[in-house]
Amino acid sequence: MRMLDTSGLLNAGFALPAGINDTLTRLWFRGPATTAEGQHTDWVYIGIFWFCTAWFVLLMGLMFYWVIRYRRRPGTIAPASPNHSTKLEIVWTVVPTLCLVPMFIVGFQGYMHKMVAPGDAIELSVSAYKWNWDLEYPNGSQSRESTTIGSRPVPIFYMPADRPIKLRMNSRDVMHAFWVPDFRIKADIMPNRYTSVWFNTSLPADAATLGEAHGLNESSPMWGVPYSDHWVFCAEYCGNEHSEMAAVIRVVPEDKWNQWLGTIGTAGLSPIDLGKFIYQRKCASCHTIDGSKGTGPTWLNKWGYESKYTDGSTAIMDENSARESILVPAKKIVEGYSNQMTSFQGQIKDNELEAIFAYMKSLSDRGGN
Ligand code: HEC
Ligand SMILES: [Cu+2]
Repeated sequence: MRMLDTSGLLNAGFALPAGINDTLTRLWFRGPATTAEGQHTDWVYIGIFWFCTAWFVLLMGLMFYWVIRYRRRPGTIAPASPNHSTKLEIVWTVVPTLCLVPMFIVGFQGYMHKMVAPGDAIELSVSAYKWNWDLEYPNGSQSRESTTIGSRPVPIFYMPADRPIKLRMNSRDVMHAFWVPDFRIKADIMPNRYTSVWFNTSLPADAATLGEAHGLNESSPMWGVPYSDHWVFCAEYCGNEHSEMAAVIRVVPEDKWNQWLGTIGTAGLSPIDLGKFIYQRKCASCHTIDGSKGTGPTWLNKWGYESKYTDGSTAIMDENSARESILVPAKKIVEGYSNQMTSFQGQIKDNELEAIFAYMKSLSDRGGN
């Protein structure tokens, strides 16, 4: 099935004052879609909007006209209304139904195009959990870059421009939804089932370039590279920090993306830096490092100190107690908190556990013992 070519149609298709559809698109979507499939969605949406507007104006106009034209006048006796007209009823059933069929066809076409990824798409895997996104690249690595939303870090996922990208998605806990407003895509993510979305986006001709404002220095391979950023949000309410479950898709030229892939492994990191990276990516949505209380207890001066659990027991935070808390968090619940932490069993390798310990130690004045 070929998709209707709607590029340019958005404005040309409707003989309206120039720019009005642009204004509507900005009003509803904050800007035009950045993928061809997304532009098709906008086109269908705005087409349906004008269809409804035209009918609204026609029907309301007729109503007001008739109300005034046939108003009650002194001395005129109102004739009885006819109560049935088969011909009329067939017309007002069949005509609107025929109007809806084209809407269904273009809508379904657009839907199918968004559901079925092209065969040559690059496939990446996404794992969603309270309250973050993990995205694994083909070489098994994850992005180490992040930006902030509110007070917490959210990951930046680099993607190549002008290449279809397919995401295979799964949840480790509750239901989430992967939503990229700029691409007009949204897909549920469920535990025990894979779902997918795909997109293919280009860089705008006037794309800005990466630099110091993005934490790069001039020796970085990404310095001066054109890019465009697109927000990812969770669109399925999944608990306290749902609104901060975000990420940024950063589109860069494909050759630069390939170069970047080669630099993202964690092999060269010291244990504390690796621990910090894992913390930012997987733990920071619930644990702070500044002493304030989050969904979980802070890690500032946690290591080497005593924790109290709801079953009345206590334990000094050390390798054994931390390991158990990370792999089987539901076994003992810290007093004052609830059983909110997802198990990281099978998600965190032994060397990564060591790295987390090293990082937790570096945050405690008893870390040395
Ligand atoms: C969804 C929120 C959430 C995430 C994400 C999370 N935790 Fe937790 N964590 C909690 C909560 C709530 C508690 C306290 C209740 C409990 O003991 O299960 C806790 C407790 C802990 C404890 C035990 C603290 C003590 O005093 O005994 C450790 C250690 C810990 N988390 C480590 C981690 C690590 C490491 C990560 C990231 C790999 C992580 N957590 C991610 C919510 C979270
Ligand atoms: Cu979510």
